[in-house]
Amino acid sequence: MPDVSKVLLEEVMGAFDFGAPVVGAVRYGCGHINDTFCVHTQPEDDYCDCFILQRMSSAAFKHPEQLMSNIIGVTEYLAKKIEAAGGDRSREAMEVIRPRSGADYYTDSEGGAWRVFPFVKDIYCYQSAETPELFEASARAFGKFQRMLDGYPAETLFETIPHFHDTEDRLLKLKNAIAEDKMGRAASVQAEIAFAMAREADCSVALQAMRDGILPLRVTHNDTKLNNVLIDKKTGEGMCVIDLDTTMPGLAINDFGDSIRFGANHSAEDEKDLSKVNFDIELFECYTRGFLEGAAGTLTKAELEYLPWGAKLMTLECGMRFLTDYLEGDTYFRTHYADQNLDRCRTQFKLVSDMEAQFEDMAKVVAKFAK
Ligand code: ADP
Ligand code: GN1
Ligand code: MG
Repeated sequence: MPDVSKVLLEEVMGAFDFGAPVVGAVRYGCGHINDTFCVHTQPEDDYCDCFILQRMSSAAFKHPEQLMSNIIGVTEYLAKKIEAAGGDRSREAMEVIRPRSGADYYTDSEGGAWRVFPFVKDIYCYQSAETPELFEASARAFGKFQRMLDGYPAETLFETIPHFHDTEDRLLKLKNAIAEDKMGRAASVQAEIAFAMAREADCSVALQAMRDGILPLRVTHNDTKLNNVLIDKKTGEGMCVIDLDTTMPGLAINDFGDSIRFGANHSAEDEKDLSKVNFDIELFECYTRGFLEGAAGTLTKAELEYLPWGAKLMTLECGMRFLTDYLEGDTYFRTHYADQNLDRCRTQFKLVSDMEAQFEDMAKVVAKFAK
């Protein structure tokens, strides 16, 4: 994605009505995909306000119109449920602010697709699980998200990224990237390649269970990182699930698993010192308790049994995706230094090894809460 110039940003901000004069915009957050800005406004006789302005990644999303249709459908559905339960829609669900044209999003003069959301205030957004309580609160929020969307008409949702959690296809894409080796990097990552190839059979476990009718397709979030849930400053509870770009039919075990991948350890996703990267079964236990409490009986017996697989497969898959992007020249995930995608791949594979060593214990933890 080309960088966003000041002129372009001015053009885009002019396309939206923020309800008050705009005083500035700064890059915001730690997402790997979209270009996110916080826009500040100054109403005449009130406190300043802010909004989230995002350019959707054209590398990730080929059809912004489908993506926005999904988000509007899902957020409006959630809003009705939240209001019916006496909740505060403006804090508990995202809300799309349309451009002046009335369209779902704004297309800029360079072809980029932009959208605006109100900035949810008095929240924290964490990059790592600083306390077990926080991690459990995020789990309740993602579990509840799953439950609230249980009755959503899945057939109306577009597949915003085809084959997103198709682990078999992710392996295939890795194989293609190795064969092409367009950056000449494959020789230097033989150990990582071998790690992935040795787990070829694993890549089919959840997909086969789905094909066999054991695991049902549901409306899932598909990107349940800790920094995709906003935590209420006052209560410490999960306030609002954000980053709904990949909300589409998927497997519940993947929503569970992606959170474990990112949060059930005490290191950054790109930690270079692998001795610091350790899967923490106690955090796994906290997350399991919270997720099942939030999902409140939505999951089937088979889904519960496959939860440890969800954790291992999301971690393996994400490691393979980082490795693929590294081999292809870092075009998908935003990177801040050379080899960052390789560092990210290595942390994921270290976590996979840890999970393999503790797989039975993970199953025991799930069994404890699944009763
Ligand atoms: P990406 O797909 O790049 O991860 P996100 O939609 O997750 O983009 O946004 C990036 C970050 O911006 C989030 O992790 C969060 O810190 C912040 N953010 C996004 N939406 C909101 C919002 N409505 N209110 C407050 N912060 C937000
Ligand atoms: C991306 O958008 P963000 O930063 O929340 C990615 C996820 C990966 C994650 C790895 C649409 O998440 O699938 O698991 O990076 N999102 C997309 O940190 O590809
Ligand atoms: Mg995000």
